[in-house]
Amino acid sequence: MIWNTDYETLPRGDIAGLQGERLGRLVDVLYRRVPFYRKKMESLGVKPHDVQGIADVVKLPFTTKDEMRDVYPYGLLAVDLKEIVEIHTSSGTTGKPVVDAYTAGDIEVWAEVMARTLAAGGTTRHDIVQNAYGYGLFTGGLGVHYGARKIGATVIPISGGNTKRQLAILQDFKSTIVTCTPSYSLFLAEAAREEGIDLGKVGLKAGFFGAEPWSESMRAEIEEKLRALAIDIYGLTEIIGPGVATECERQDGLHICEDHFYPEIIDPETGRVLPDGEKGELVITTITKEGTPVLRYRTRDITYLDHSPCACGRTSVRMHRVLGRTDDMLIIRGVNVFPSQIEEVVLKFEGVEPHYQLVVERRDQLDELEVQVEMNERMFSDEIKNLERTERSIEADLYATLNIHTRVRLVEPKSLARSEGKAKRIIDKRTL
Ligand code: DLL
Repeated sequence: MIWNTDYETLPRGDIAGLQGERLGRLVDVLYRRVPFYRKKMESLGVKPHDVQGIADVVKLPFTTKDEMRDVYPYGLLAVDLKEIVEIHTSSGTTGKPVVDAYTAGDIEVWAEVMARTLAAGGTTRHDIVQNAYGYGLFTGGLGVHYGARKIGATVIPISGGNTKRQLAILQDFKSTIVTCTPSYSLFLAEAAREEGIDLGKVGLKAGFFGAEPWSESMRAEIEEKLRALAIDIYGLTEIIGPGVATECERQDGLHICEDHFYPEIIDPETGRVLPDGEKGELVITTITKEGTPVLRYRTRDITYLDHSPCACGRTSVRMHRVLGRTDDMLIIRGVNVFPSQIEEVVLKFEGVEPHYQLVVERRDQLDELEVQVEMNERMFSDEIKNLERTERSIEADLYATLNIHTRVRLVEPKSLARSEGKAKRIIDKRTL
């Protein structure tokens, strides 16, 4: 279902015109009101009148996460603080958090793009949305909440965690939509099985999963266990939260809400803009944001763009599912490896569970990657030689795909830590 046909099916030429106008207005505001951006533009010798259309975006400066942290808490405000109605921040586990301050207009836009997201996977006002993303400073909970309210669906704001209660509510309230991280959805499925609950009978229609990378193999697992359509949704605090891009029911790339967020793909080394189909770092400019707009934000997420039309009728550009992050990329003996590539290979094997962890160590100057994967109960009770055979075949497949030798270790069922939010996949023990 298309929520806003006016904007979601706008002819390409009109999209570019609209983006150009909006970018022009934004640059004007930033130059006048945000010293941080005025300085950056001055250092490149760019003035607002140099931006006459969307193609001129390349003249503008990039923004990095570190720069946003440096001006914490209010350095990016483009309006008076009294215009701000809500604030969210990134988790800040690795330093000062990034602040996203919303005006009433920004919250309207957020509700709109999240309504598009939820509708793209079939949500209507008749649905019951069990929202298991965390409420609080994290954007997942309230972002989904505003979108579901806009559609007129019933929201159950259960937030993350409390798995037993999630299962009780799923059954008692007959939720038709679930929203959480993909890893948590599998944890829910596992807990349901233990309680003897058949999730297939609950009547879930769809789930909206994001906030962390996941693979097609993981999607197959989730759809089988939940017997529901699994939709990939993408977003980040620096831009708005969830609502930046979503898959439609075709599940063939994520439609970017281009009338609000202008995407580019760049070579992360040189900053050069790359054409459709070439992998690189996603960069986003928030062309309608009022509170804390950003120019050319470097997301560190690796993907590529596709402007070809989608069978669903939307005209927006699509991004491929996130392949990894520039900062999650493991360099193992010089080879670039993303956890999602390993996930894709490992989960194709019978008898393994979608719970895994990557441990990297350096021995005698050489990197060693151990892939720990949980096996299911059946395989756990199998003979050792069969387990070893599976381990060796996974290693061979990983070698064929990645061209690096890994050590695969099947571990006991439920021995790896579960997360209620974003899963932690990498343990890097190397000291450089
Ligand atoms: O994770 C916003 C969100 C909430 C998105 C709920 C989707 C659903 P942050 O905590 O700022 O915001 O983290 C943003 O998470 O740069 C990506 O690396 C990653 N990420 C988000 N969605 C996806 C996805 C929220 N669908 C960072 N696939 C982003 C892969 C994703 N990675």
